Amino acid sequence: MKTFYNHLHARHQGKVEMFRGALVPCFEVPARVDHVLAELTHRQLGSVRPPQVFDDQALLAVHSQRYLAFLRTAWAQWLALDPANADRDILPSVWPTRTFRTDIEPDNFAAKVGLYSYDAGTPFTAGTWVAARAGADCALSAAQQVLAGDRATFALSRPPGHHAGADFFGGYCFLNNAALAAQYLCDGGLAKVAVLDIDYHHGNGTQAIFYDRPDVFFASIHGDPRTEYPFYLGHADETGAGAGEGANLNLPLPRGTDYRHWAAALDTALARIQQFGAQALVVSLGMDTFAGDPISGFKLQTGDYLRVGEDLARAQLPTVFVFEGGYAVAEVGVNAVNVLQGFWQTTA
Ligand code: Q9C
Ligand code: ZN
Repeated sequence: MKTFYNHLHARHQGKVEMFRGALVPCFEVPARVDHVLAELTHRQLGSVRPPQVFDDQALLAVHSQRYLAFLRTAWAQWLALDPANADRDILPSVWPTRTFRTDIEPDNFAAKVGLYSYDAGTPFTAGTWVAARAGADCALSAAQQVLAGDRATFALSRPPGHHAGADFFGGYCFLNNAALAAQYLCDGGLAKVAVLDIDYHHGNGTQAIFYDRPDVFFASIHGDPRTEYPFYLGHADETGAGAGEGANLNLPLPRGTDYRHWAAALDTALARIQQFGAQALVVSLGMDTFAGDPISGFKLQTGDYLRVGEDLARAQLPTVFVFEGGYAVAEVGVNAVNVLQGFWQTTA
């Protein structure tokens, strides 16, 4: 299995995020991906390679022009405010909620940051754009190889992507890697593509990007948004809109859910993906369903992830794995590679 590794991931290195009125150290740290890479290499599960560099056209298929222009220039604008900002990350603090306008991009920098974000937990740093841009290349490269006939590929990158929408960042995410991969598969000629999001948190960005689309089925298994981040999306009654009606499936589960109950939801999601007639699958591979995750509430164990990989392989679809969340740093490598190994060892 080819792994497209983002060698620039550590250029994104947030210092702190807002939590209960205090700035606390970021959970989304470079070591996460280092551990996955080390475990992949240790088990010799395929080849690790750098991505091909794609031009911005591929990004514009998912993200808005003005959002990409903002991300590209945000750090320079931040430094222009005050050279001393070089030692501080950008954290949003003001947002346009209901009744405000979002069609006019303000001149004020803090106001711009708020227009393009939705939480105060996602610092934008000196290297965020470079890292996220290379991550998008990893996802696109992984999709390209699946189009070319590979059974499965892996985009190993951070920052993650599934909370990022067409024109906003949040939830540690800036560019929606899974959406970019799915869109690339569509543009490459596949009539029906599915995205299966198994991160602990609902993939609100991916859902929003494809919500009215009949050609991309989005399924997500996640902590119930009544109690879990991102709170304002991910309920079971969100089934798609317009031509996309019926092509969205949310399976929210309570905190404390173990593998047995989680796997029943996975069966449901995979059955619906078959029914839809997907020709390829993009898996948003979040590992924060792990019992030891510091910010999540499910109870999956390390050994369970081999079964998860086997379950995914039974869908018998060409599959692009895209790395998302997972914050139990010491265990995230073994857990993620267990999914890939379980998948790879299961002959379709
Ligand atoms: N004190 C992903 O897993 N806030 N994003 C958590 C923790 C945001 C998670 C608060 C969690 C975002 C890709
Ligand atoms: Zn998550």
